[in-house]
Amino acid sequence: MSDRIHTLSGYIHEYQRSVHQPEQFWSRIADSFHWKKRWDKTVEWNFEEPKIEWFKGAQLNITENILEKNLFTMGDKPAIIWEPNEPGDENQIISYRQLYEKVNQFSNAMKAKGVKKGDRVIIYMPMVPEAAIAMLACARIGAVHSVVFAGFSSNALADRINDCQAKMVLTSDGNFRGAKSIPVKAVVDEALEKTKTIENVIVFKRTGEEVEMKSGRDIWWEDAIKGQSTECPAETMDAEDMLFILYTSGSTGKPKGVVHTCGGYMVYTKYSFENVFQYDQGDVYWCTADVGWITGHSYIVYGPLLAGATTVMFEGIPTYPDAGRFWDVVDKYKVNQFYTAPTAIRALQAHGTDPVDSRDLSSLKVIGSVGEPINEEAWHWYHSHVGKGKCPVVDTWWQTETGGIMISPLAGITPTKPSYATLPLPGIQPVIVDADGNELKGNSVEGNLCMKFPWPGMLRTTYGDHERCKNTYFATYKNMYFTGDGVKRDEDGYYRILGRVDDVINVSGHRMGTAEVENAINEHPKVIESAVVGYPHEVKGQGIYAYVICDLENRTEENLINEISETVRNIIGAIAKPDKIQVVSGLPKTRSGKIMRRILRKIAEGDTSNLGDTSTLLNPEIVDEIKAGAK
Ligand code: 6R9
Repeated sequence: MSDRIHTLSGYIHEYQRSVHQPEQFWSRIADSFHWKKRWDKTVEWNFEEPKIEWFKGAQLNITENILEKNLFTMGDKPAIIWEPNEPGDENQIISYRQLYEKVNQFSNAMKAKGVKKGDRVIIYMPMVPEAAIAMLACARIGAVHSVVFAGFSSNALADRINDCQAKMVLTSDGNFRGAKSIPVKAVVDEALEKTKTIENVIVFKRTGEEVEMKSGRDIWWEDAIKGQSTECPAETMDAEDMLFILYTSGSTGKPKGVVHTCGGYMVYTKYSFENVFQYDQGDVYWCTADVGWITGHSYIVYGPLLAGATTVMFEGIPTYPDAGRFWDVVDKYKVNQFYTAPTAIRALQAHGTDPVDSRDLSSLKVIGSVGEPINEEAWHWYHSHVGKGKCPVVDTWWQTETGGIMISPLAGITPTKPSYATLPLPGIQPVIVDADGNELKGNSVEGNLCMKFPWPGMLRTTYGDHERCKNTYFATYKNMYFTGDGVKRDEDGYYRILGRVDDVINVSGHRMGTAEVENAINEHPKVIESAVVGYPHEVKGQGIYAYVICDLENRTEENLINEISETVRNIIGAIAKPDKIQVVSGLPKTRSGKIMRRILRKIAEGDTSNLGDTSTLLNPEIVDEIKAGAK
């Protein structure tokens, strides 16, 4: 039985059912999966502790729902189509049967190195099929994967390894990205100088560059799988056993490890994938994200593969060798569903319509957007030039913490409105609250976006620090999950996401905590204090603007700015490098010593006409100086 919704009235009906009888609703959806043991209770929850359990008592292995299931019914169907960075290089098409064998073989390879159920494994790899194989192999043997985006620095990698006390790292010699080749193994080696728990590193050969292999610790991927059987029994997992940890930035301090569990995540990613993208068997689906982000987890790997889809994995970047690269790939594989980020759309928009118009995009049926609010101009460009006015745009709002898409049109079913994520998926109960936590009922309201009922794909905790999970998401408003986003519900009941209301900046769809960037900047020995804010950026959505107080002794301002930028790259990674750094002699502070970020934000936006009341500042005179020096 398929749980695909086909009509708007069908959606409304399903939505009503999901709210009135959530247990029956999710129980029915979950029935279509293979469980080793059925659940005793569909959901048990409270948002106080919080404690959220879905399909309690059930046992399963998510990979049996991908591998065994599809092997028997469509073993020859392509599961993964891999397109390499370099257009002329050989691609790979991996069938469900081959995927079964490769995952099992790598599972055995990890087991041979002593990885057991519950152990944490870090995946720091390029966009190659082996990254997906590694994730599934972990799931197969019950190890918990934590994928770290391969653009993060050795420091960021070491922090994550230490936080989850990982036992193994899976990586590559190097990565190709556009015209660049990045020495990844060297970054891992550097990170491991700051960690104590890693026993082995398995290295996939991608670039062929020379790397140091530490004897007794490092092993090549091809050697690790040599002689290993292509059959590996799937570990029996409880529905609430951990499936993976994914680190994400919040408004305070260091990134937190968002924890997802086996049963609920499985049910939610497949259900949302099939319904949002309206995937038909035989379609080719392509999501351009990196597996290092949640979008890659849920909608390159798990959702599509659970649905028996053909999922394209692309190693390169949108503008290499030219701005027509995406469209060449769409044409080459006759992609039917295409899913990308507004930042990529805006970057391509800047290259004009020639690269789009000169390719055959007639295979496209659905085009999607994720990661940040899509502005109306980009929405229209995407709709007209990529979708040729005929493909529905699915603007999908969700988060690392939500596991899957929460508010989004169902392609071709929900009438769309530019830059609106439109309506919640069945099972999702959004509420809008004001600053005091009062629910704003009815339409034409604006406030903070919360959820008042659990859904199977939601986070269960933050690794090693449940209190932090509680404080970040469940303590702001009583009995609600707080998303950190502002939202408007218009006169038609449609949702429009307005962006973060906390100190999180969304740069090219990647989350960055202002505190996290400030901490990195402050590591520079000449920096005394800093304040970071987001500002509107034409391509990236938001850019990073840093105000720094520093000691310029023996340096020019330009030198220092470059050094600070480099410091941030070393500590977090290139994605966190400030777009603008302004050296200032002071920061506007309240009498209690709090930085008035509102003023700094306005100056960064270039909107200094109305800075509000600055008279309560400890140092009002600083505002004019900062204004005068703004970049
Ligand atoms: C999936 C993902 C989550 C934050 C989220 C919000 C922003 C994501 C959006 C969107 C407007 C959309 N966001 N999708 N804002 N419209 N369609 O991106 O997860 O990296 O955790 O980021 O991204 O601000 O809170 P994640």
